[in-house]
Amino acid sequence: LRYWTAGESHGKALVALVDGFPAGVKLDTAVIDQELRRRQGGYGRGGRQRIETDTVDVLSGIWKGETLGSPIALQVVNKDYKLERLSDLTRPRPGHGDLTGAIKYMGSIRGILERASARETTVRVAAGALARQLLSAFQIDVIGYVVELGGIKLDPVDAPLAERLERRESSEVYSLVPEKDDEVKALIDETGKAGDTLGGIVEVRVEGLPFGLGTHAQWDLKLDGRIAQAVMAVQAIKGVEIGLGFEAARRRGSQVHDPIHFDPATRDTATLGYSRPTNNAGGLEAGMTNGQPLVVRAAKKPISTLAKPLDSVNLETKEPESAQYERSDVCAVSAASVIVENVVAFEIARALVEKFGNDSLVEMQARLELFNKMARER
Ligand code: EPS
Repeated sequence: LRYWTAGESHGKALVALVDGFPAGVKLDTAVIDQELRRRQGGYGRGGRQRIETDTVDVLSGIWKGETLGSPIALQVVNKDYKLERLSDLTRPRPGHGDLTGAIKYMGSIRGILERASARETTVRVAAGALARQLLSAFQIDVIGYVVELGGIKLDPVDAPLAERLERRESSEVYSLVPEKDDEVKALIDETGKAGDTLGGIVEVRVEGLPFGLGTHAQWDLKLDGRIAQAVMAVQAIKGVEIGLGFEAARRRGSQVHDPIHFDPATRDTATLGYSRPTNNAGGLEAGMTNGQPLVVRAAKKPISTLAKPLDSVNLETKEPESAQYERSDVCAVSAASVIVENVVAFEIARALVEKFGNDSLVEMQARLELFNKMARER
């Protein structure tokens, strides 16, 4: 299972081509559209989101609402299609791909920024939301939320999934502590007025995972590595942590590793009876899922397009000038929580089909059942 994307921010459309998706999965495009709508939202977004109403068009790979096992092409049309009318930029924005891209490709800044733009994440979210419909058939749940914004800590609450989803739904910044929205919104307003931007940290949890997704045996197949790549490849992400992450480096081993217990009463659940009093590993040991929830965090830098621009150079005259400003967002950390959630979902789905086969959903389900039965008897 894999995918590629195509499309420019102000081009005709964005496209994702998903290959290797199993047959027999009921596809509800409303589920994809809901994720696309969430990606467009969050407090602090810019003018573009008032123009677009992102919705997916499934161009191939389904028949009567079910996947066929053939390639699935997903398209989101840009209402703000104006690429041919747009002019080039001359003053590269620090933090964007403008300078390096123009030099590397011997071309325009426009040609770089149009593809480097986080608008491309629209179809990464679409591909991830498609993958989630496979995960749903295995009772695997994925939830993403903001845990820090502009330095304000938004520690997630520990509650049943339905309650966490409700809390996130009622937060305008997509955190699990809507009680703190006013404080965060005031900071975003103040930052926007100053012509500046804000970053933050998002967290994704995957619950209901079976044992043994990923492998210890080869570096590029380790699931922690795959997840880190997918998350790090999201625009503006500068750091990825799994479980305790960097904090693990500061503690002794006895305060890091999760003891193993066994309770025969829960043998028939997804945990196969094994439990851990802590989950500092974040659900992954040696590149494999260990029956615990997967916990991933990502650090997003502030958007690099600043209304009050930093120093730059005019590429034509080589004279010092301020960087160019184009319409942008003050804060897109909420959107990043949706994007990271969906790219992680895709990697989980990928590992799931690698373990249990990607021909059909029914075969995958039968193989998982057999695997769990054999693992219980082991
Ligand atoms: C984005 C749409 C873009 C940007 C933003 C992401 O719209 P426009 O350029 O038309 O205003 O607001 O792009 C960036 C953050 C970036 O780095 O380029 C979107 O739909 O997410």
